[in-house]
Amino acid sequence: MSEAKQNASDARRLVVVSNRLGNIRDMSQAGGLAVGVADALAQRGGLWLGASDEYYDSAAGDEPLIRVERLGKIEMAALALPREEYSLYYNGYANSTLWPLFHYRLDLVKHQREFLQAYRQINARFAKALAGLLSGNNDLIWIHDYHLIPLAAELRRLGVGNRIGFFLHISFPPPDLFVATPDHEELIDDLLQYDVVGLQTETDLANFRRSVETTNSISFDIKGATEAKGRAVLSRSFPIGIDVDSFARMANDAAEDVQIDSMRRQILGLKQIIGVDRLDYSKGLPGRMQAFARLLERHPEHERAATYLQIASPTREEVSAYAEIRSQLEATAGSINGKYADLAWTPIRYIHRAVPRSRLAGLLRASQVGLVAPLRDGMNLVAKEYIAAQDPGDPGVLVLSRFAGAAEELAESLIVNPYAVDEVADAIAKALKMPLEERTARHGALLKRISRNDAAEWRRSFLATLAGEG
Ligand code: GDG
Repeated sequence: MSEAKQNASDARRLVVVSNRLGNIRDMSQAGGLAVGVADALAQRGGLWLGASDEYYDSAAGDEPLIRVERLGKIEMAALALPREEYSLYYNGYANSTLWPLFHYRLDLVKHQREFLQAYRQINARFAKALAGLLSGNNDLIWIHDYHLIPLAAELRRLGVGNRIGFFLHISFPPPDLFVATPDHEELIDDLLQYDVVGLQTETDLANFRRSVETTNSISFDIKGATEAKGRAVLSRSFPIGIDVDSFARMANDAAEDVQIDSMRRQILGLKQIIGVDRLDYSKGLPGRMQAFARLLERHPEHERAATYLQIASPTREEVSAYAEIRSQLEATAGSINGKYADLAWTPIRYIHRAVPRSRLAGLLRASQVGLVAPLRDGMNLVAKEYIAAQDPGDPGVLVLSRFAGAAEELAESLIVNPYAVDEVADAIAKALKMPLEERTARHGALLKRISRNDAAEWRRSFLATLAGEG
């Protein structure tokens, strides 16, 4: 894109909406969406609207309760919401209906009329709050993720004619699964109220377009454009990336105790396999532990020579499916350790806590294998963080699920089917034995790609497209 065009889109105020606000004051703990969005706002200024972590209990009238705080060029607007309604929207429709549906888990989808009602009400509240904060129809509005699909439709109802873009951070299911939700027509109509619909991968993009075709008999042209009810809609893929340099720096400056742990393992000749995830059923965590156990069975030379560290940070604990996956994972780790551990060796170290980001970076660098084996994932930033964290002179090897969006870009990793436990076990064995020359060649290619498609490129290309310049 030319400088002139870059400047043209930068001149418009950026307005970002996501379910939660990032902590702009301390980005040291943030990943993904928060970093990508915060950097865009830090560069050009603008407004970020998200739900407040303060709720109100009883009806407080219809006027939105917003607290706006200015931090340099950025205005942070926190919207207070009714507690009960927020829970039905967040734990209910967003995370018990849409999340499993979009991760191909029809067996876990819960349909309740109150969920959908609250989802629509909360989106209408966001719309009303946002409409009052807009400075005119030149503001570029960028809405994030599955919590807020109906937001453009609600804004249009209030007469907002601005350019509005939507980015879906999670995968989009194939039409046969998508139409299984009774609300699929409404959801597609909502998505067609955006000017730009952004998906993570080519697979998601194809699934989205086919779902629109199936539901509304509207097809997209070769450039991803269509017209729906007289409005032009563009759909494209914008694979999200990370800030490679800053993550690499963090990994290099690892905390002393991480370095000591790593030296201790070096002395003992112990290699480390690492997994880092929110404790979510989409991440395939029990399967990874089983694959590690199969590694020990099929390749017994790794007994007492390899250890698996899984950090599984707590998430959405009020949703029942998350309590189930937690007990399943604890049982799996316990039974594998019970079978193999001895006084000198704990095969699996499982940490059910959030770990500070800088420490995480150091742990990724200190691990010879990055095991990223979700059953379905929009992108998976940990895969990219693992690559960024490595020592280019002696890098570890990424074992990556073909069902992570990242697999479309990261072909030089060892791509596996996470449902085929023996295949994953053999890939880990291959990674543990891979000669330095092959490791550096694979890592070099991967590093180049994640550096080219980084967080800055993701937001630049999305915003240029939204501004009509892409
Ligand atoms: C959604 C989509 C898509 C994890 N544990 C800790 C911690 N993390 C950080 C990781 C990474 C981020 O959280 C997780 O990002 P992922 O991409 O892996 O997965 P989701 O949370 O499911 O994110 C996903 C993403 O949105 C972005 O579009 O890639 O597909 O599902 O940055 O490092 N960070 C800290 N402590 C932890 O314990 N500090």
